[in-house]
Amino acid sequence: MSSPQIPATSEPLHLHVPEPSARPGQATDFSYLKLSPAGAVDKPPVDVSASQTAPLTGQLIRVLDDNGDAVGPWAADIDDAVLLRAMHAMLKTRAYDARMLIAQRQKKTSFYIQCLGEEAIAVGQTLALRDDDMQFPTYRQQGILVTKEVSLVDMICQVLSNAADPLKGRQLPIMYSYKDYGFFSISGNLTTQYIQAVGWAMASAIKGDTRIATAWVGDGATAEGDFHAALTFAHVYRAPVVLNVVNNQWAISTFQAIAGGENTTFAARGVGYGIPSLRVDGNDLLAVYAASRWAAERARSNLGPTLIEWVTYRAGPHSTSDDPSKYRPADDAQHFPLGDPIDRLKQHLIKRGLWSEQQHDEVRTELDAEVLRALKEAETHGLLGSDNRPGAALMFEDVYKDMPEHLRRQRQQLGV
Ligand SMILES: Cc1ncc(C[n+]2csc(CCOP(=O)(O)OP(=O)(O)O)c2C)c(N)n1
Repeated sequence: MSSPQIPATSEPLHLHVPEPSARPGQATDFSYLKLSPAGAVDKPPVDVSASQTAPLTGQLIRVLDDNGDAVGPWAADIDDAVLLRAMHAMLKTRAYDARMLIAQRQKKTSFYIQCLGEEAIAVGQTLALRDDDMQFPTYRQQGILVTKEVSLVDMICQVLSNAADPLKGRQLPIMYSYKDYGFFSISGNLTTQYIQAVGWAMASAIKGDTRIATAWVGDGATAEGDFHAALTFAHVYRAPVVLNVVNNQWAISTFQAIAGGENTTFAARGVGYGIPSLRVDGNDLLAVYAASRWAAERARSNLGPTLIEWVTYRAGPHSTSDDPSKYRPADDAQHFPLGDPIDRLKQHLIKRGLWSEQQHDEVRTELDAEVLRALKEAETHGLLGSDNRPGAALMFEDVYKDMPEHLRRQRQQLGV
């Protein structure tokens, strides 16, 4: 018998299914982003507690204001040379993406993923780390490799799955692996790298090393169980890891609200696990660099993990297999209130007399030519549909360290 205070009847129950504010043909209401003015958010000491960062997770750390000036406590002193390197790497990443998109359309490769609009995050964080730190990326951090000046020819050979492909044609295009550059093998299975990054960081601490790890995940992929496992382990063992969440608002056709972002932030999650957390303007190179430096310093000082939600916008399609005009307004990226990361750094550099429109155009033209030259060279090693590809015998190697008997038999059956 229920208590007499509880009414016997009530409204029928219903589920809430989050929706984006706009679909094709409409205009997105971006007020859900909860922006803060540039310079408005505090910069706590690196030994801050998780709970002390709780207020920051509902705000947005920004350095560059609308005039292109660097303002507020996060406007760290950054060498001019670092800023110019960042500009160069962002432009090169964009040029690379644009050319690879054309190559896919020309059927030179089967697949490609751009990072259009998100260049500042991977580039800015890489510049804030040491060369020997280890990054555990998703498929949308090619900016790390470009910043580290990995050979474009080598990268393109992977995209073309040709005879010079460093991964011997075994992987989907863009699933790079560069151990020597601190770039962990990309896996198609979302979020697996997140917990692996934490394990790598724990190993570094167990060995008494000084290297730290960075973990990368998208907003959608935070809904995977590995995200929870990673945060738990990182907190428990105070692992030296930077936990990046790139909130580009979309996971293919699903809006970030349905991954759990409605009326909260992904940064707020970190606090619940006991991890100091920040929410940062991902299209503001200076903010990316400053927040990454802060988190890296925490990790290197044995203060443990930091979670950073980068607020940005996936300006391009999810991949070459996707058509975003079917699920979001076509001009959404132009209205995203945090603008474009390259335009914003350009404005800042020009204002400081470090850059000019003319230089910008010249460097862009040079980089387009450099990428095209790299593509042409990579094509000499083969491309999609050509016979110039890794030998079929390679397919059986590296499954195990030593090839077991049954694989040897399968290879013989194939006659290779
Ligand atoms: C475990 C798993 N589930 C589903 C997929 C298919 N999938 C590939 S990318 C993607 C969307 C990921 O979105 P998000 O994490 O927001 O990253 P973004 O692509 O926006 O950078 C999905 C669902 C997958 N690769 N792995």
